[in-house]
Amino acid sequence: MTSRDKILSLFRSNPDVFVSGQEISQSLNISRAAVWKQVELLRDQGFEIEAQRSKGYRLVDGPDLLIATDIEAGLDCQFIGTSLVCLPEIDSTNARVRQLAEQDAAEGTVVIADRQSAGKGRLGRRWESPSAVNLYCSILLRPQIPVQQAPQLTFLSAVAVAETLKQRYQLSVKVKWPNDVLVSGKKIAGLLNEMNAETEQIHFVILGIGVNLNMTADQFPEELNYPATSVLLERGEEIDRVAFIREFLQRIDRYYAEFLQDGFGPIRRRWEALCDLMNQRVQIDQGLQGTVVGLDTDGALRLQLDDGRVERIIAGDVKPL
Ligand code: BT5
Repeated sequence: MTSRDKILSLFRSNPDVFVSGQEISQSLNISRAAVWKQVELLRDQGFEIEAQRSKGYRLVDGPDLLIATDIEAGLDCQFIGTSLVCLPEIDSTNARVRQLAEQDAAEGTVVIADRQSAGKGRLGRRWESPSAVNLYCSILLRPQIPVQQAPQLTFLSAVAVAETLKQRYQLSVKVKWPNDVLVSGKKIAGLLNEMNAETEQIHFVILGIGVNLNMTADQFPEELNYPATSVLLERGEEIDRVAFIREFLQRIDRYYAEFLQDGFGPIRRRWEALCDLMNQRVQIDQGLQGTVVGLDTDGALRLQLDDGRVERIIAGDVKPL
């Protein structure tokens, strides 16, 4: 845990009272001057902290920023979250986890940011990442599976996000091939997986997950290539981000353990049960028409044509007919 997280945690567990500089310096094992520096850094991040020579410091007000200890309290995971870092701001959590992976960070490392200044979508697109409202998170995995099976992990995150939203908030959640999560037909989450591998061996996989939680209508970009929403917009009230994140991490951890033990089958079945266009007639990119019959082991969409043959769709836009 960072010194910033420890101080914030101390303040939050002592609401409205002064905490002495000495107490902070002892519990963090840093000098009084270092405590002062951390307080200044928090002030730069928008926290209002009152300082009184005889009494110490008191948190008066501040943004609802995430801290690792809050998420870790009661977190029950086997693989994911073994190391959890919360940052007030970063360019992209995927980029940060890639750096950590290249420095040999362990499987299960998670980076969460309150804001991304250069959040990435697919194909060089941008992911809008305003501060203190959503989840922007990247998870480092080092699965010992054949390279061709790595795309299966995209479905792992899609199913974990969708099931958490569904169970926790009773939303009508669907997944859209290849890797979007929709509520009432609007995009609520985006997933960006990256891989580092040689021909035969996966070095690491990064699961990038962005979920719109407390985002308000005016925080969405004006030009969207797909209608979008957030949990706040669907439910009309703010949700507890920490509780959502903890439940999501536990769920994805459980599904990952199951994936390592039983393979893609259980994830594929869950994904197919959540798929918006399962058993429906669709058209791919103004061309091929057929009925969606499921997912293939490499993540391709299986489309049954009118003559009964099953075609594998690797890429393309799927529209209902
Ligand atoms: C995605 O791309 O859906 C993948 C997004 C992954 C974001 C996470 S956040 C944590 C991690 N770190 C990163 O840097 N990225 C990952 P794509 O399918 O290309 O969708 C991008 C498009 O969605 C944009 O061009 C916009 O039209 C739209 N968009 C941008 N921000 C959005 C938002 N917050 N909610 C819904 N739609 C959005």
